[in-house]
Amino acid sequence: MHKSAARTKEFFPGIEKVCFEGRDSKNPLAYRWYDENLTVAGRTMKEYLRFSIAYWHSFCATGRDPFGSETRDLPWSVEGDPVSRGKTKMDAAFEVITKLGVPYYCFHDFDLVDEGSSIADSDKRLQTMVEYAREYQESTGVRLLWGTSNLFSHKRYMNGAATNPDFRVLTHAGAQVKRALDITIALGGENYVFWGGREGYMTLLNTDMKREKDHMARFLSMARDYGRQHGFRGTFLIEPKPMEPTKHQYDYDAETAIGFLRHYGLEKDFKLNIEVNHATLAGHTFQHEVQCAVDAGLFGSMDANRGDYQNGWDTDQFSVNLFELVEAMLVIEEAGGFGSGGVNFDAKIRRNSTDPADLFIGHIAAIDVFARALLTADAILRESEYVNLRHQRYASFDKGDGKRFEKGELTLDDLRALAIASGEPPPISGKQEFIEQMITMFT
Ligand code: XUL
Ligand code: CO
Repeated sequence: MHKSAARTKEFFPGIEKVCFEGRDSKNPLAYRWYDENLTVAGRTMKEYLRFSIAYWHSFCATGRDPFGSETRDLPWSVEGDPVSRGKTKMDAAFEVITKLGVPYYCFHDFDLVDEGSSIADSDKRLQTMVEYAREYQESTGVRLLWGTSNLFSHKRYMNGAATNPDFRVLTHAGAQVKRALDITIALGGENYVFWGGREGYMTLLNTDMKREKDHMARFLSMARDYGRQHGFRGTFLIEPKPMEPTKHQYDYDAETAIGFLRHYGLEKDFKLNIEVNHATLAGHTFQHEVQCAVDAGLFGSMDANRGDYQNGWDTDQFSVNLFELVEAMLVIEEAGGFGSGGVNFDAKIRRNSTDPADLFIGHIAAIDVFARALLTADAILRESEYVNLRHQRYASFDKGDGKRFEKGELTLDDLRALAIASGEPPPISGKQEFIEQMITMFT
């Protein structure tokens, strides 16, 4: 199937291309809701949802956690020098991506191949991997949703990357982002993500927060300028997260990142990549974060997963919470969809999920729940009173004095006179139960 880099080994024998079998199917390796050719809201499901597989969770993670070692052998990560291992890993990656029929993938620079002993050594390794990836993209039609650089794993970044108090570390971050942008451009990446995992502090006692944020903005501006000068026409994305690994991250949540982008004049080139589990870590619903981004005109893309609603960690589980996703899809469909973004499964199977099929089932279940959420949201928007109910709640601002208030034509004295004239207003129901019931009716 693949011209110069024919896959010699199948890593998931016995798992065939995953197909749509319809709602009654009980086959765990088939789609029940995700019919990629079905048109919803003017696009096929495939075009609408733009699913993407995350390289780091699916092909790099071994099940290690802070308390224990690997639970999974990665059969594609055992033999040879770093570049051969990188190629074998990519063989496995494209086997999974194409068997799932997902149109996009994304990666950090050093997900593709281990970092070299110098910048030049890493350049060389990654150059080979980019050629290899380009061939796979061409032969399979799979595309790069976004590129990014890992500015958090290497020990040099323990005090931050763009916000590191040591300028020499910042230069290394710059070298890495320059290369990752080159790679993203070379592979036709549609977006470029900055997740500031270590752009924050462990204690304010040793931190000049204002200076660090200024540095982060300067760094992002340099990346923007470099990208634009070298032909990157995609969207730069900030991925908010409140904490972990640092005690406090500067891109705390959507509103914080929006304020930051506007303050530093970056809002024309940057949007937000909203992650479900990061929203819950910030004490928000996913819907809240998406709505904030949409209202600011800065909704860019989504990292799809879910947290554990009891322990509050970033557990990155596959999303199967239909209600949560319907709430978000209502906002996204009303906003017109994903634009250049998509639904990237920043999700991993559990440490004790050790069967080869587990990786497939995690993705299939989540893809199906997203498809179902899209169908549900679409039906609610087309067939129910949902939108109208919200408009009606604000009807008193559509005419007369309410409208004059919105236009800025009234004073506080006017409000007092109007309150006296109208008397005590009767209660108006928020109808929350009715709307929640509507979601359960349409699923
Ligand atoms: C970490 C996280 C990252 C970003 C990419 O919580 O979400 O994997 O999505 O760096
Ligand atoms: Co993420």
